[in-house]
Amino acid sequence: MKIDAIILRELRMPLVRPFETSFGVTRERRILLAEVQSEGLSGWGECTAGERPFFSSESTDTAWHLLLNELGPMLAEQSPGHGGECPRIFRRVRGNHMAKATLENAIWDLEAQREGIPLAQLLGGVRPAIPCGVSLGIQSSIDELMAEIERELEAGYLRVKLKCKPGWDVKVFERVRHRWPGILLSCDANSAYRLGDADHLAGFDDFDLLMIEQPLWHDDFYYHSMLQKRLETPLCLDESIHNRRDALAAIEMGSCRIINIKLGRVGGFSEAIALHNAAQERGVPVWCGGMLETGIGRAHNIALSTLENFTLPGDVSASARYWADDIIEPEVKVSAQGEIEILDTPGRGYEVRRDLIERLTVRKETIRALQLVG
Ligand code: OSB
Ligand code: MG
Repeated sequence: MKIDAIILRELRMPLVRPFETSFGVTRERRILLAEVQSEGLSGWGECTAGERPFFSSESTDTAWHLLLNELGPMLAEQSPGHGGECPRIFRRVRGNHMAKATLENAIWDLEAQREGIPLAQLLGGVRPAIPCGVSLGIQSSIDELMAEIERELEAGYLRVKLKCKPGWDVKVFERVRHRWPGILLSCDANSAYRLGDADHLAGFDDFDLLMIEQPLWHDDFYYHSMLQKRLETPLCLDESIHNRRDALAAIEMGSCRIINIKLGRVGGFSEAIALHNAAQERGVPVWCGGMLETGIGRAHNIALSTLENFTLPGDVSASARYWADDIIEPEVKVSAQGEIEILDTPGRGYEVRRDLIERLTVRKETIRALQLVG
């Protein structure tokens, strides 16, 4: 398909409530969107890089630079027929997975529209609805957290993940487990512990957690494998996994028993599917992580979560948990059974609200293929 233009935008969007992890607090998102225009259709992608390079080495500004000066021009010149061609087109650029995923995912969206099928179907998805969990940030008091959990369970969510760090862990799990002995409960440390905390982390086994997500270094497999030997509770890796090979290394070393797949972190749908398949072949379940996305990234996460081995509830939840006014129509809703139903509309399934996007845009650039004259 011939690419007519790639339009990059940055939007500013305040979250309905701050989100605190072991690495910091986010109040307002700086969202990068790419719109890829081809033959009268528009595919959309959202960059999942954070405002600061605290989750990964990418940030809104590094991704903007790569998209505008490297990846955008490469894509516009090559005009791929399939999203699966993007990794080859971007191969010379090392790393920068979140920037790459922004464009690759837009091409998959475009391709699904051109074929007239839902994105989930193009990806090979099998589920008519996906199970949903919530990720709850660190709060100013345990009472506040308890109120949040109560609200989310009433809304139907099937799994609660608690962000944790030293000082916000066992005393929190104790209160939560005492009140809700049977719920699916997990925690995510975002690399807040060290191997010297192994005895302390072994104490997490008392709380029947579904998993402990990324307790140690963001770039580690080996020490996680040492830690996993000492724990009953399965470890899950998030930050450490950038591609299928990382997943194979982690599985073979015994660094984790569950994998969180994030589209941005692995560079887009092609690698996410490959990683999913490799984990499935080895009996390792996966789930879809979240990065405080708007409806566009959320729609892509929903489509990905329909693949067979996404057997655990993901961090993919309703628009209203993040945004007063999401940039898609309809907004993402979660049923009383804790599921998001897959729409049968072609492409991402959720319409983009152009008027709202225009109002929220703080910078915009258009990339076109070089016109060869004469
Ligand atoms: O580690 O999963 C994470 C948000 C930002 C950065 C990292 C993480 C998260 C979440 C939120 O847990 C998931 C979501 O609700 O989008
Ligand atoms: Mg995580």
